Amino acid sequence: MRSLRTGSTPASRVTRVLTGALTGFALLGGLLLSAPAAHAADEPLRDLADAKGKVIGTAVTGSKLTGTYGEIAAREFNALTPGNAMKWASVEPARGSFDWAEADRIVDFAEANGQQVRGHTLVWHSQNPDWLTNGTWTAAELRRLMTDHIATEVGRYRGRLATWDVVNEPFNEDGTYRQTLWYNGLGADYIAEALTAARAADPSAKLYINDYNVEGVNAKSTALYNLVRDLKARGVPIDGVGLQAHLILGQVPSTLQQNIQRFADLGVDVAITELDIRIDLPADSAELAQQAAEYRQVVNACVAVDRCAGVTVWGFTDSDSWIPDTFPGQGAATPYDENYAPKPAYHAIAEALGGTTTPPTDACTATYSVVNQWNTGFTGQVRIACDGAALSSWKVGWSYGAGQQITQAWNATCNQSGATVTCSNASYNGTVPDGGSVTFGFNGTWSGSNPVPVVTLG
Ligand code: 9MR
Repeated sequence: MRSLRTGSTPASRVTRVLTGALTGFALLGGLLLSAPAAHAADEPLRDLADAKGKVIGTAVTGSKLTGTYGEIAAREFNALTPGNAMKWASVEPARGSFDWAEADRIVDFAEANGQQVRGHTLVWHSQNPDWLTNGTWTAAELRRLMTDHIATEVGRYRGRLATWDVVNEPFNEDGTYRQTLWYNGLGADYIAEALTAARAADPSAKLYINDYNVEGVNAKSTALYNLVRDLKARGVPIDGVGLQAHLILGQVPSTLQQNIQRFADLGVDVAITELDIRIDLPADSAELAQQAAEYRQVVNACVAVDRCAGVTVWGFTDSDSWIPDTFPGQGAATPYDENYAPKPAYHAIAEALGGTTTPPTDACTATYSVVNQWNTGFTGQVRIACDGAALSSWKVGWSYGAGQQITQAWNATCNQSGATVTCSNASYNGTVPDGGSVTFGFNGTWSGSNPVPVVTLG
């Protein structure tokens, strides 16, 4: 790997790791190094997307929209989707008793930051309040409940939301209609009725049907395709199709772009609405690189089709993702890690949106120093600091030139073979966030002299 030695003093010597070396090592060395963080010169994703006339959105949790989470949500995305805040159980937990606090907070935040909002979601089988699910309703009552709900919620935000996921997840995997409260009570035409009610409540919002496992050409997406075609033929207001895209590493459908195109050819918009790509944990650097390639593939497919409105990720950070709870042992599905360090997937999205990533020249450094020394022994430490990049694991190496021997280390696992020392992070300190540092220490023996070695971070 390339390294540039600077800052050499008798007591410390710094190895500056160039970005190319950092990324290269991440791939070759099998370490969990993240790609460089967005450099000051890099453009936020939303600026890149704006230039292409595309949406780059994220699902958000309203209560988290402060601090770093809020800063990233505002800086990087031109659209927000409330992850849960607009679902029926959230907004009307008891019949006639409404709670709009989190939904309002998200809409206000978006408006303050010049972002679109994707309303999610009005008519679904899940996350409905118990009073609704457990009630016994005639068809007329159920229809009224549905259309009143739409009128109330869509009407509340009339003129303020760009898009609504009006109907969510109406199909089974084989393309038959899912047996839900709505389908069972009203028949398949609940979909047309919901769309019509939404149009009446906000004529300016784009109205979508949204589903998962419809990203490629398959029985389910074909059922959705046929439905949209029929709705269009009947003059039912339908503006778009949402492909959720909750994907598994290695399973991006090869027919994604073709599928987007066939919906577009029906005369509707298409959006990737809930993108994440989950990995069996722990995710290694090769998997993160593959994930980046797959994020790029998905964004590329949308960029390639004019009527693809854009891509929304289902949470931008691994600390705010539904995956670990729902699929134990899987995760790392979003473009930022738990500590808000951008992962390779982030850079892949940027590049697919036409961005270039500017390599920081002195991203992460390892500094060796002798902190204490006595007749035959010494205590040393290495500090790993990042500025313009982040690490999610690290490994430091050096070679002793004067016969020093490490006897004990803490906050790292160190091995010495001959003169060569290799130290890697402990289970709890692998992450070095952009702007942060980690230190580990060791005791050793020396005789004659105790020169500071050249340290390599990789
Ligand atoms: O991200 C949402 C998570 O917090 C909820 O617990 C979950 C409940 O089903 O819903 C998640 O969002 C879903 C979205 O509304 C519709 N598509 C699937 C998403 C993941 O379950």
